[in-house]
Amino acid sequence: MSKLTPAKKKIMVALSPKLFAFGGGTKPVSQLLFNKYDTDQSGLISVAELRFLCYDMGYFLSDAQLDWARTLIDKDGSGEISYAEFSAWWQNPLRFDHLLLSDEQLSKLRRITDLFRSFDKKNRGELDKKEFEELFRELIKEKLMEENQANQFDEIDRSHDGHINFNELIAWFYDQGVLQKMGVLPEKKDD
Ligand SMILES: [Ca+2]
Ligand SMILES: [Ca+2]
Repeated sequence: MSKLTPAKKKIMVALSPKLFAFGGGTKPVSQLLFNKYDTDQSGLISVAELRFLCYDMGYFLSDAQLDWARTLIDKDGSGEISYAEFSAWWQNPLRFDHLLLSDEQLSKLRRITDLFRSFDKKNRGELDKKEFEELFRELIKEKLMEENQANQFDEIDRSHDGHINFNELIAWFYDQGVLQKMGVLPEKKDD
């Protein structure tokens, strides 16, 4: 052991079974995957890194699907995927089904994009509180939401910048079952 270089010693320590036993387990799969595909080790997964991850798992995403994946997983619309966002997606058993939208599902998604844009009066890619209230009223009118459904601006605004961007809207729609209602995602099955 005394002949080992410090680098080799480090490896020995990392592989020591004692370390695995200590604390009761290894890292969750989601953490291992996240670290593996965060190739530049920025602590965030970029859209390009996400595409590699999906492809390695046997799912090649088209540009449109990748665009959707970025919208769905990057819930605060920061442009990159944090570990919290990644693990939330990973825990969903339908994670890949929810990414591989058909052309028909993508065209239904376009309806949401159009709706968002029609309330984004200043073309900023985000809605302020007043614009968001107007959108909410329209959703009620179209029977996509009900009056009593959660409309908590501050919670929907995950990035806490006082505006709702498209990703934040999609994350909220996801939680409220609107994506199913609009046919973007398949209806939840009771098993
Ligand atoms: Ca993010
Ligand atoms: Ca925001």
